[in-house]
Formats: sequence, structure tokens, C-alpha cells
Amino acid sequence: MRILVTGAAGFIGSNFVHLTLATRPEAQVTVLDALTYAGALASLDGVLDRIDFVQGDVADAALVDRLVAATDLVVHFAAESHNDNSLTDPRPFVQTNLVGTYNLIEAARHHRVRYHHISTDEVYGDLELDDPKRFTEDTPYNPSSPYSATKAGSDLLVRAWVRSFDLQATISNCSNNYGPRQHVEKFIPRQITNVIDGVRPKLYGEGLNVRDWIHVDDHNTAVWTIIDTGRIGETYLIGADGEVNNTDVIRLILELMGRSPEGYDHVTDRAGHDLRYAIDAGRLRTELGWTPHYRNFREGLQATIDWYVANEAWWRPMKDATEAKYAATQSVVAR
Ligand code: NAD
Ligand code: TDX
Repeated sequence: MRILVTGAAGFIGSNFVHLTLATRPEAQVTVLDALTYAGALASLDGVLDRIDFVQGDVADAALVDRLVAATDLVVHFAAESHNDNSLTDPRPFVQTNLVGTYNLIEAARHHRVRYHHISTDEVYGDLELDDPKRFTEDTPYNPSSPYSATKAGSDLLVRAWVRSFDLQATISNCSNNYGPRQHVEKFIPRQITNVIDGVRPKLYGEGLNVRDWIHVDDHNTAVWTIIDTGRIGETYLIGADGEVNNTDVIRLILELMGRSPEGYDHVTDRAGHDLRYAIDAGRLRTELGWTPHYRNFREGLQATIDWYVANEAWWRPMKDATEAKYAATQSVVAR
């Protein structure tokens, strides 16, 4: 099978390619990635000689059409993915997440190619801390940030293309991923690399916000389950019952790295900061029989810490620029 994977020099897409080549050696993988600040060819170390890597933009319609015409399946990970960046400069989010998705689904419909769309639980907005409900496939869309609004818009384009043009597509909306090769702008890698550098972790606001953590490999086995056995036109939520609040995550990172669990700073809160995400993955589990492999967050986090300690050469080139960006918008708040 020929597979076009977009955004595979990024966090989840690179792990998807590693998993795919390890479990499906017959797969012929082409990667389309613009190598933005978030992409690193080093994330594909070990598999670059087994794939076709094309550096290019999903917003380039002619390039997208040519690549989609030559594949059997598109798995679309490429996106501007960081909420904080979407608050300082939304434009690339509109261009990549909306225009890029439009180009891919137009090409997929013209060439009758199977398409899987990677999305996020953030399209559903947020939940109160004490709300007994979790997100399901029937939760109304209510995105908060420019990032989540563009992801929501891209999902709706895919749904319209399914209904109007019979696009052979599935959509997955996953909760917060953690694991190796995640950019140091994101919460968990930022704190791990801060601790390695002797810098105190940075907690936004009160730190009561809850995220529903899932290991990146569990996200990707779920994506393959949906591609293999999901119903065309359907949306599947992906999650692994991993709710933890941000304060507890920081305290656990500090403890696992042998520091005092109190050794962190509160910093300026994110504008419009979503309070809580929580996924009910019942459809994926009962209909398609998927289950997560990583059930112990503490162990998964320890393995992730070990990866960052062992792979400083991977993250060091992005660390200073990332912290310089944060320094321009965030400062320590006394509590
Ligand atoms: P990432 O930022 O680590 O990687 C994004 C990749 O896309 C990078 O390699 C970048 O170079 C590439 N890219 C960006 N703009 C491009 C363009 N115009 N053309 C081609 N390539 C481009 O992102 P990630 O965390 O791996 O997220 C991947 C996907 O998963 C996104 O669609 C995101 O919305 C979704 N998602 C992420 C999470 C999470 O926790 N990280 C959770 C749910 C869903
Ligand atoms: O330094 C920090 N301190 C902090 O307290 C950072 C970077 C974040 N946070 C908080 C904000 C969030 O409540 O941690 C939580 C997680 O933040 P991010 O890693 O930025 O993730 P989030 O905004 O939840 O979005 C992520 O999950 C859904 C991904 O970045 C998205 O791409 C995905 O769609």
C-alpha cells in the first residue's frame, strides 16, 4: 500500500511513520512536510532511507494534487499545532489548517483516494472540572482558540466533502499526546528540558486545568484501527482515560527527575485557556475493539523523561528560540 503522510517531521506524524514501518514493512511511505519551525528531519532518523521525503507545503495545491494522485491513502497530520502561537499570530493557522486541508480533500476526491483526517478534542471547547460528562462524537463543536477554531473548520470541511462528494474519509479527534519527539514548546517537554537545564518549570495560571493524556503510540495504533476497520464518513474520538491536572503533572515531573515537587513557578495564564478536556472513547473501544497499551501515566512519563535525557542533540537546537518566544509574553507571577 502507498501511503502519503503529511506533517511527519513533527511529533505525532514521525511516531506514526516509525510505527508503520515497524509493523507494516510492505508500506510505501511518502512524507510531505514543509519543515516549519516545528518539523525536524532528525525525527525521521533511522527511516529516511525507507521513505520518500518531499519538502513542501500542504497549501501548494499543485504539489498536493500530484502527490495524492500517486497514493492509495492519505493520513493528514500536518498542522500549525500550538495554541500559544495561534494567539500571537493566527495567520499560518488559517493557511495550513484550513487551506491545506481543503487542498488535500479536493485532491482525494478527484483521485478517489482514501483519506484519514487527524484532529483534536479541542474542537469541542472545554468542560467544567466537576462536569460528569465527557466529550463524545455527538458533543457540539465550540472551539476556543484560533488553533482549535481552524481545526474545527477543517473537520467540517471533511464532513461536507463526505456528504456532498462521497469523499472516502474518516476523522479522529484525539486528546493530549505525550511521548518522544514532541516539540519543547509543548507543556511536558518544556518542563522536562527546563529541569535538565536547571530552570524551574512554568505553570500557567492556577494550574487547575485538566488534560486527558494519551501516549503517542496509543494515538497511532488507534489511527490504524480506524483506517483498517472504521466506517467511512464516521468520526472517532481517541482517548485513554488519562485525566491529570497541570499542577500534578509538574509535580510528578519534578519528583521523577529527583527535584523538590514545589520547585516550579506560576506564570501568566494563557488567554482563553480551556479548563478541562475529557474523552469518552466508547465508540472506538466497543465498535472497533481498540484498547490503549500505556495505562500507567507515571511509567509513560518516566520513559518520556528518559528519552529527553538521552536525546539532547534532538531538542537542544529548538530550546533557546522557544524560551525566547515565551519570555516575550510570559512572566513569573508571585502567589
Ligand atoms: P507538530 O507541530 O509537532 O508537527 C506538525 C508538522 O507539520 C511539522 O513537521 C511541520 O513542519 C508540518 N507542517 C506545518 N505546516 C505545514 C504545511 N503548511 N505544509 C506541510 N507541513 C507542515 O504537531 P503534532 O503535535 O505532531 O500534531 C499533529 C496533528 O495532530 C495536528 O493535526 C494536530 O492538530 C493533531 N493533534 C495533536 C495533539 C497533540 O497533543 N499534540 C492531539 C490531538 C490532535
Ligand atoms: O509552559 C506551559 N505551562 C503550562 O501550564 C505550557 C507550554 C503549557 N501549560 C498548560 C497549558 C495547558 O493547560 O499545559 C496544558 C497543555 O498545554 P499544551 O502542551 O500547549 O497543549 P494544549 O494547549 O492542551 O493542546 C495540545 O493538545 C491538543 C496540543 O498542543 C494540540 O495540538 C492538541 O490539539
